[in-house]
Amino acid sequence: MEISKETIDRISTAKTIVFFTEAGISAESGIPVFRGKDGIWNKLKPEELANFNAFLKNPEMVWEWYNHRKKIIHDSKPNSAHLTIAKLQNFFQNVIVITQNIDNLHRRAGSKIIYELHGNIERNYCVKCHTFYNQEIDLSHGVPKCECGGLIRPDVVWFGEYLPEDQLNAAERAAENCDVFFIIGTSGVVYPAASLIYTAKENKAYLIEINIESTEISYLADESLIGKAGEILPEMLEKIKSKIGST
Ligand code: BJW
Ligand code: ZN
Repeated sequence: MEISKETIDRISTAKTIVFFTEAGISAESGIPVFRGKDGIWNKLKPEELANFNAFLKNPEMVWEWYNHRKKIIHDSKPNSAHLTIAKLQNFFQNVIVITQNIDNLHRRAGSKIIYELHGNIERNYCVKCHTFYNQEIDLSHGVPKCECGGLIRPDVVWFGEYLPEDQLNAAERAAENCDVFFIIGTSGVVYPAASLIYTAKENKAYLIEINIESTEISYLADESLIGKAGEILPEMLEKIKSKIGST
């Protein structure tokens, strides 16, 4: 993979680097992506699962899907892409992760500033009284219910739902004020998350995309690197270290 000199120069002189990371970054940890050739939604329709009406209509099915994914996530580990991003904190003033992923792998890798746009699979809450239930959910007696009788749901953002305001606002500020903005493993079709890419571009950040294929937003990138995030990022780190060491 050829990484241009300009890209290494722009990263090496940056103060604030944002990593906008999505399902593709966790693919090498064994967590299936949503879209594309190995996407889970080739088999399951998003609108049948990731929306509140689907949950009210068939909470058993939605919980079964989340429990299946919880298990995969529980058994997975951060990969070299998550770990490289965490290591970069040793070299740069501000390294910020904005993620649509709900899998906690950035936190487990050691990243410190993380804005989660679509929630977190480890949290659950009652749809009626909003009490949080963060312990393991026992599904052996059917769909989990709160003491108030309300259904308990995963604390994730479904289609038609607002993103957590504090996380989205912080992510917007980061996209406005960074020197380099990485776009890693996203198809770039889900909004408002994808609009952060345009915000970063409008604010003159240098955009670097890493994806195994080109996407709808590739034309916006200053550098589009085709390949696996878990291979490209460690190679990039080595180049940055030689550059910083040589200045
Ligand atoms: C690799 C790799 C490797 C593989 N290395 N790369 C404006 C325009 C049009 C529509 C809208 C709009 N504004 C809002 C909408 C509606 C809607 C939307 O965006 N629809 C579009 C699909 C058309 N958005 C919403 O509804 C959002 N809410 C909202 O807007 O609220 C305001 C509102 C309120 C009330 C009424 C109306 C509006 C909410 C969106 C919530 C999305 N939720 C999900 C589920 C989260 C929980 C869960 O995980 O179960 O989030 S859907 C799913 O898609 C998940 C993901 O975070 C998200 C994005 O997917 P992502 O991460 O990009 O994954 P993939 O699979 O698409 O791509 C993987 C990529 O990785 C591929 O490109 C591969 O090539 C690559 N890859 N291996 C590097 N090793
Ligand atoms: Zn309740």
